[in-house]
Amino acid sequence: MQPRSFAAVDLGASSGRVMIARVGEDELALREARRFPNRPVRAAGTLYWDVLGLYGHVLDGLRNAEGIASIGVDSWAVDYGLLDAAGVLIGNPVHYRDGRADGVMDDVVAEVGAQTLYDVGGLQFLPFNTVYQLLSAPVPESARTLLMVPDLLAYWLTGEAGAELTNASTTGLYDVRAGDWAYPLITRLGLPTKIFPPLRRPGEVIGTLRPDVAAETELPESLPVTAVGSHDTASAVFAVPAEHDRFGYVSCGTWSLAGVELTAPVLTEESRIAGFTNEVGVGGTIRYLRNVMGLWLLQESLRAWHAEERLPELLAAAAEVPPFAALVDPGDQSFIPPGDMPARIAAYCERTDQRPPAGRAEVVRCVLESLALGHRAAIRDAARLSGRSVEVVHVVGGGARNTLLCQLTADACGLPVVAGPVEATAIGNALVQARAHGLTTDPRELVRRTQNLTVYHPRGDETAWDDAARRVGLS
Ligand code: ADP
Ligand code: LRH
Repeated sequence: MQPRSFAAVDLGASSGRVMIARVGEDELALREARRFPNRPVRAAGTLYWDVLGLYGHVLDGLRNAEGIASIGVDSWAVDYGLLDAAGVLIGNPVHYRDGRADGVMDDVVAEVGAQTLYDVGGLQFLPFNTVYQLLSAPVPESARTLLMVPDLLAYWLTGEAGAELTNASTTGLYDVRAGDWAYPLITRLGLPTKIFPPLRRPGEVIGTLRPDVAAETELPESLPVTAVGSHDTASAVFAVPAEHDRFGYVSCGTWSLAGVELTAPVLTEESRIAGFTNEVGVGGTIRYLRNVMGLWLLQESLRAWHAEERLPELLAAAAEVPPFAALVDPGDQSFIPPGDMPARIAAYCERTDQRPPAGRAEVVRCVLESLALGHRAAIRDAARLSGRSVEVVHVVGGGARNTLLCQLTADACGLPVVAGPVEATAIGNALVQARAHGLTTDPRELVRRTQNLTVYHPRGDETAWDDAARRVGLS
């Protein structure tokens, strides 16, 4: 394929971007057309995504994307909008951290059974999975189509409604073995089957730009929007620069998604109890991983301190703090909602007979060591439960810029960490488009050849990490 440019629209929980990737058989270079904050809005007690604001930024970014061959859209998982018969959005998509579905998961598990749910969807039991959000209130009578967030944006761009399957697999209503919507479960739960649109695969052309979108972005009406791994984690893992299949990964941003890549799901009871998810990846792979709370713990601490601009100095200070003072289990569900994170970390420490961190640098150290422990546990458990051996851990996403976290992850795992690319999600998004439009080079090899990667070798005393892991029940 002659080098061509692709627009990767990537909406993360903390920021969104429109990246232009120039891709050829020997070339992969990114340019940022637009980057914008993603600020949820609480209105009348409900936490919403500002989805129209985000879409406005996307259009602005696309106006700066002349010459592209295609557009792809990815975002965080599980959240959705509902369209009525006229294709109008009913209500505003709610943020998965809203808490409206609290308690629903327990009711559904009691009614259907945990293993039955796991046998179908293969998902980690998280209280905000789409299925529980959908069941938290009656689905409006007027609802005709459920669109996951990236599918909603693709619909606004093209007028074509559908469900890209990597993201459909995060709903809990997708049958991971059958590769289709789980209609018997949908019916059993009393949800309307008619709202689940046809599935589409990464690489399929969704449609071309609506005339009004073409006019507004000054792009041609013939421009295709191509389905990518629309679940951001699917795109990120597609761009992991692995050399062979014996690797673990941490897609490290607001969340840390840590695990291995498989060719078939693991749906055993042991896997369910260990909290593993089986999400569908590009090319029919399975991301066998655990959601670890991620840099959310740090972001929310910085927000509580009004210190968002002071991350570099806090990380430098945390590097000097003595190790293994306070530690938390980063999977603890008390950390999910927005709010005063340092206070919740202190409360966790008090509950577990530890001295809470004394200052900001100590909180940051606690967060990063706890995340490293979460990464270690997820990768070790994933390897054990799936039988996949792991020789190297790839850290991709914004967390790849956090040198202390990368080093601690290498130390905790006792394995080399390869950090980068930071923009793996946008790269994975663009590479799926490029493949659909003629790229023949192996995408992972292209990432390896063209992107800056940093290797961290494990240091220090592994037994200290074993002791630390035991303290938080993560060994
Ligand atoms: P998401 O897609 O979930 O919004 P990103 O992959 O963009 O997340 O990662 C965002 C995270 O990256 C931030 O929470 C921050 O902790 C980390 N990060 C960004 N820039 C830096 C930096 N210069 N040094 C260390 N960490 C950084
Ligand atoms: C990361 C992510 C993750 C989901 C969470 C809701 O952005 O898509 O894979 O579990 O958001």
